[in-house]
Amino acid sequence: MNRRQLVKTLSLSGMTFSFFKTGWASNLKSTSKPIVLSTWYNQREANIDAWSILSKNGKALDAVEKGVMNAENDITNCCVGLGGNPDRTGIVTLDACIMNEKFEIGAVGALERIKHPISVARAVMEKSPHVMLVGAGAQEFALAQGFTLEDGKLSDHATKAFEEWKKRNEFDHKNVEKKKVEFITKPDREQEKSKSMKVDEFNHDTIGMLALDSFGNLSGACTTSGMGFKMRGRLGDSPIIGAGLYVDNEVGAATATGHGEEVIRICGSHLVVEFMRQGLSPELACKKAVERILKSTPRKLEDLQIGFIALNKHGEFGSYALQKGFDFAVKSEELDNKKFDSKFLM
Ligand code: SD4
Repeated sequence: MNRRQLVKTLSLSGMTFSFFKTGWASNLKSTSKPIVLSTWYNQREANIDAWSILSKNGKALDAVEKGVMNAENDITNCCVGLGGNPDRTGIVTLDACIMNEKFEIGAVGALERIKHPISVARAVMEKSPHVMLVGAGAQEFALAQGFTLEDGKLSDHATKAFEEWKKRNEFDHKNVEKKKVEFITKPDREQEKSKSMKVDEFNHDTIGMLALDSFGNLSGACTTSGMGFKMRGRLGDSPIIGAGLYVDNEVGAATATGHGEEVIRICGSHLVVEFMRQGLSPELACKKAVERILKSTPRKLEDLQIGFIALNKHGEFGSYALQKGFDFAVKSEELDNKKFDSKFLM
């Protein structure tokens, strides 16, 4: 039996839980509040922007919004904001959501030509009677709220990546089923295959951010251009409260990165928070959620990457990923935007 089969067998039989209890996987990390953490170390500058608010006794909600805007502003980011990779028709569509300590939520899906989807998500939360707006309606709402319509041109790197993707993929918009397409975002498929990793090779990806402010309140934000070269109309987990992000101020908060379909399938971030409610550390809660994906996915594990980060009410944090390569950054008084390499299952 190889390692992957062993992991799967242990997981399906529930045996890994007994390993948790013996401390095999426990690695609780703790620091003082305020604290902010976000997915993918290379996007760590976002934490600095969040910290500029948290360190002055600002609110976690303001901090996470400002923090992830840093990634949305970065036109070279493959996976966040208007510089991100387009869908397979060549259009960039953005997903985002935000949640505060009062269960207030806002989200946008498939939003086009607006620079800061996270701020539109916050406006949905604060200025609309709804919690989620998508597509043309989300854009109309954004314009009505004073957001600017951008030109919709692809960034240089996205143009290149799209051209390369088209060389490898035949795609008939009206006859999707008949044409085989690959939903990967990395230009070099062969190299990717050889390393048996997907999303995490990119160096930067969807940003999910969690913060605990000096008042002891939690908030979270998640923003992305989604899976590169996705079908038109596809939504991932990132704008879906409970999947890409969840916050319960009595317990903790969690956010996800990676293949959104699998995170949605298990209501991933909500599940992590519920595991923390049962007393698991943030890391073990994330690990249990990753194991649930292992158990539930109909897809080949080799083709998947998923990472969760979590933060509890006491400032303890942790993460877990399906495969090697996921990392995150933590900023607090003691931790100077420190890099953490996530543990992984396979
Ligand atoms: C999605 N979860 O659209 C996003 C993509 C992502 O790391 O997080 N990639 O499925």
